[in-house]
Amino acid sequence: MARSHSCCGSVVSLCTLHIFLTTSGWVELQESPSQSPPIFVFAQDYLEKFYQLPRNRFQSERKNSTSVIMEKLREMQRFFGLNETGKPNQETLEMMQKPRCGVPDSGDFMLTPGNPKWKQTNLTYRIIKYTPQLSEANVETAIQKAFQVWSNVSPLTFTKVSQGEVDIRISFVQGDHGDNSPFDGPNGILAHAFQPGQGIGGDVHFDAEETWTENSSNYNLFLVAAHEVGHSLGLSHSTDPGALMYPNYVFHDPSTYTLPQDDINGIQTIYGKSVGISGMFFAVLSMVVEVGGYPEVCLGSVKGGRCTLQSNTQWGHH
Ligand SMILES: *[C@@H]1O[C@H](CO)[C@@H](O)[C@H](O)[C@H]1NC(C)=O
Ligand SMILES: *[C@@H]1O[C@H](CO)[C@@H](O)[C@H](O)[C@H]1NC(C)=O
Ligand SMILES: *[C@@H]1O[C@H](CO)[C@@H](O)[C@H](O)[C@H]1NC(C)=O
Ligand SMILES: *[C@@H]1O[C@H](CO)[C@@H](O)[C@H](O)[C@H]1NC(C)=O
Ligand SMILES: [Ca+2]
Ligand SMILES: [Zn+2]
Ligand SMILES: [Zn+2]
Repeated sequence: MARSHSCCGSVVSLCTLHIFLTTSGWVELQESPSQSPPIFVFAQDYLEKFYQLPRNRFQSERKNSTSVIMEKLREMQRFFGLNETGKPNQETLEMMQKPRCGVPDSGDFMLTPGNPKWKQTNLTYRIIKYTPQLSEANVETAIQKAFQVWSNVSPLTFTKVSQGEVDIRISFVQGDHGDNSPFDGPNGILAHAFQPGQGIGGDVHFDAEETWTENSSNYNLFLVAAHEVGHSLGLSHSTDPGALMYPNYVFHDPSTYTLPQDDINGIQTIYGKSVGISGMFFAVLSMVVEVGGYPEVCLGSVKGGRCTLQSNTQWGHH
């Protein structure tokens, strides 16, 4: 377990991990929580936030919690495709340090159990509180593009409203903001959102203490917003590292961003497929141009301006 000590500057010191792994570790530390190294506290805190590890406040509850923690660690390792060791090894701790969404990866959602969805497809949203880091126009553009990612591949439509009741309320807030899921300052949790429903249902909160950008600097607002809107529509986290609904922040070029197939499958499972007006226009145009026949409505799905019919015949420009 020889390890360079140059890593001590990172958020969680891996030097502490070194000490931790070279002692018999987990159980002993659990027995004497007053001496728990930061690494233990950090891993336990992560599991409490994202894997529904019960918060054990009393000594009596701690007796058999070691096995519970190991089980939760395995669950987390399984989700991220790591070795299921049940131990907070380096690859596990590195994964835990990545900036991410605040919505848990396991169990039911933050509020509503079940698989709630919006009954109507014409949804409204409102930006309640802006961030001073970007102009209001830039925030609105990022949010509008985030909704478009989903409306492009589903029957859903999103209309921005500036007053009154709406389905999805969007705000930049910091620290404890009254929903039992406090933000944690710069990095860590970037944002969270609630499943479809009344009241707070569908709402999106961004950590106001993050640096929000329009470019590749951390953190790109459009990308995080597109992920959170996925939750607002009823999707939970994906284990596919390429998916938008993967819990960790991954940068992609916003100007060329298209929704990955995993997310398309997810949203269409809930709301069905849809041919957007521009997609339909494109499909009709392509058929006229390429087939020379009569314009027809695409009966399959339109992806990237290409109509895929049941027979798997594809129409589109090449
Ligand atoms: C602790 O152990 C008891 C009996 O072995 C078991 O019923 C209980 O579910 C355990 N507690 C947790 C939190 O796993
Ligand atoms: C899992 O463990 C094996 C050996 O214990 C190692 O070779 C492999 O790289 C590990 N996998 C990952 C993803 O770290
Ligand atoms: C959505 O559509 C339904 C049915 O067409 C309509 O009653 C409702 O007012 C619409 N809502 C909005 C916000 O446009
Ligand atoms: C991103 O934009 C910010 C200003 O909003 C700027 O300070 C930063 O240097 C830019 N980063 C890149 C990589 O262009
Ligand atoms: Ca944060
Ligand atoms: Zn999320
Ligand atoms: Zn919140």
